[in-house]
Amino acid sequence: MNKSALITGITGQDGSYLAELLINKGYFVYGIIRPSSLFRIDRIDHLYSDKNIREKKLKLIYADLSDSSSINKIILNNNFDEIYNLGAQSHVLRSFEIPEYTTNINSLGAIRILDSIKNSNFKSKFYQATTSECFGNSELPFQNEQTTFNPCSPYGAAKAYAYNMTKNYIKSYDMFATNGILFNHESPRRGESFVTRKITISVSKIHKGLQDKLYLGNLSSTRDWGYAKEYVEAMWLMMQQDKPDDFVVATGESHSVREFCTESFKYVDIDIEWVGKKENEKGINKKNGKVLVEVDPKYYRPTEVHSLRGDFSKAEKLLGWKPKTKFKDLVKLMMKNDIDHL
Ligand code: NAP
Ligand code: F7E
Repeated sequence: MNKSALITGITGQDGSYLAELLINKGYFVYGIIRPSSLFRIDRIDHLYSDKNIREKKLKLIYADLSDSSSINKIILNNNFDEIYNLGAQSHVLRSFEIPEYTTNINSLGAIRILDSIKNSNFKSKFYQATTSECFGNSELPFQNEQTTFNPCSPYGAAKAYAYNMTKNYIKSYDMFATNGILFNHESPRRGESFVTRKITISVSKIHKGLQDKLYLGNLSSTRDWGYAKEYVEAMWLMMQQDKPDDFVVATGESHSVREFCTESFKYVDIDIEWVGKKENEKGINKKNGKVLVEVDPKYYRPTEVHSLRGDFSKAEKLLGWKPKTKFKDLVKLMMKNDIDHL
């Protein structure tokens, strides 16, 4: 019999790639979508509008991670082989503005699912979308499964709580639950307010004469950016193990926001020169002296995670997973998509 999986956050970047992956593997996928006055499923529209998939392989169900009754109803009444909890308020800067809401969805949302699985008659496996944000400002050059969590944002703290509760449910109730500690991963489906996509869309618009300038926050922070489509494969592999375990998923490379900009402009043959410091730093078109990037402190965070770089050796050894898409290729594939779609 075909396996079945439930995905929270199916309308998000990762949820959409994971739904594709699971459907291709023959799963029946159930996806939780939030009730709203608009039916917005852009990232999975290509799946849902396919009659064969809609009728035989994919079912969307209204529920909300803040609402135990809707979560319980789904989990207590369905024998899912696997449950992937990808739903979240996933924006770090926004988490400082709405810390309580962020905690409700990102911490309690996970507990609502874990407790529902515990109370069900089924043995569904559980995947928790843990994040490198939990490491905060680590002193170590690489972060791995042993690195202490030191979150610097309400988002990171809420995810660290869910991580701990996931571990607690494994120990207390002998559940199969796994924490995927994923570093930043991007794609043409990345939300437009995250820095990579904001850059690739803006650079594409600047190239086509539709925008003059790009305003950013901290240009010096560095991130370990991978390709989301490859990261959902690691999620699935974690769920196929005999015993639950935690895995870091990353590329092992780290690049600054400034480098991401430089590389994006290169795609449209613009050479950027960086002049000035901090708030006064500017990215200038070398050819004509035009200022194309400026800093706007409104994008600064009350506390910043300055640098992240993951050690994925455990995932490589035990899951046979390793990243394929390198930084420059990631920038290229995102730039190509945004230029083509403008
Ligand atoms: P995303 O694009 O922001 O998607 C978030 C998803 O969560 C959306 O489908 C959203 O639904 C849903 N959601 C938000 N609030 C909800 C609620 N109250 N109830 C039910 N669903 C809700 O995030 P992503 O980049 O795909 O990331 C997937 C997961 O991995 C998240 O948990 C994120 O925190 C975590 N993570 C991401 C990264 C990364 O670099 N992308 C790294 C590590 C961990 P709507 O479409 O209705 O908004
Ligand atoms: O910021 C800096 C910003 O918002 C990256 C989420 O998926 O990955 C993501 O969180 C860096 C930060 O991602 C702007 O200060 C500069 O240092 O793209 P971001 P994030 O905060 O790393 C982790 C792993 C997750 O789990 C999260 O869910 O870029 N930055 N200027 C900016 N960031 C934004 N958003 N906008 C700017 O204008």
